[in-house]
Amino acid sequence: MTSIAVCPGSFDPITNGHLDIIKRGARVFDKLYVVILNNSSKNPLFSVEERKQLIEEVTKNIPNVVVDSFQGLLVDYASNVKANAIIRGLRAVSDFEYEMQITSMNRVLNEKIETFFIMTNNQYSFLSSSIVKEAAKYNGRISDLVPKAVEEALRKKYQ
Ligand code: COD
Repeated sequence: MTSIAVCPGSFDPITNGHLDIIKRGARVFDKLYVVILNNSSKNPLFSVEERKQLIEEVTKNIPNVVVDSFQGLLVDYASNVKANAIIRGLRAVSDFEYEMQITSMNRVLNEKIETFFIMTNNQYSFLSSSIVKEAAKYNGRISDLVPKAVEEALRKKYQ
């Protein structure tokens, strides 16, 4: 049986922390869908199409990764692509409460889909899209935090 997982997020924009989770997830599952979904509590800087292009660019060497976007519930997307696993990254204790809430809700919505957590790589434990955007906005150095293509896209946005 082929193992299929979904790695969902806002990815606004994708960072090295996200990329690390994607690479590690892609080693465990036969196929990994990286999907951009709407987080209603966030106001994105990049359009869905821009975010998709950036993820495609930085994951192009990972053959079992498919990049996609979806309007609606994550569990519905997972069912559509026949995935029975969701992968999320965990950074600090502060992530835990939110992750527990959405994981529990997703299980209420579809009990057949299991969520798996991958612990952040220590070097990225502080890293988030928001912190990178803040640094880029004021011309801070972000080259160790995001892939080159993302750095260029951020510079363009804030120039
Ligand atoms: N190290 C490790 N993991 C990281 C790092 C890092 N440095 N940075 C981010 N991550 C992880 C996050 O913990 C998360 O697991 C993933 O990467 C994506 O992060 P974000 O911030 O880009 O994405 P989120 O958390 O905004 O995504 C939330 C969703 C869009 C997935 C959620 O809102 C959703 O499912 N929306 C669709 C509607 C739905 O089904 N809602 C839930 C039930 S009502």
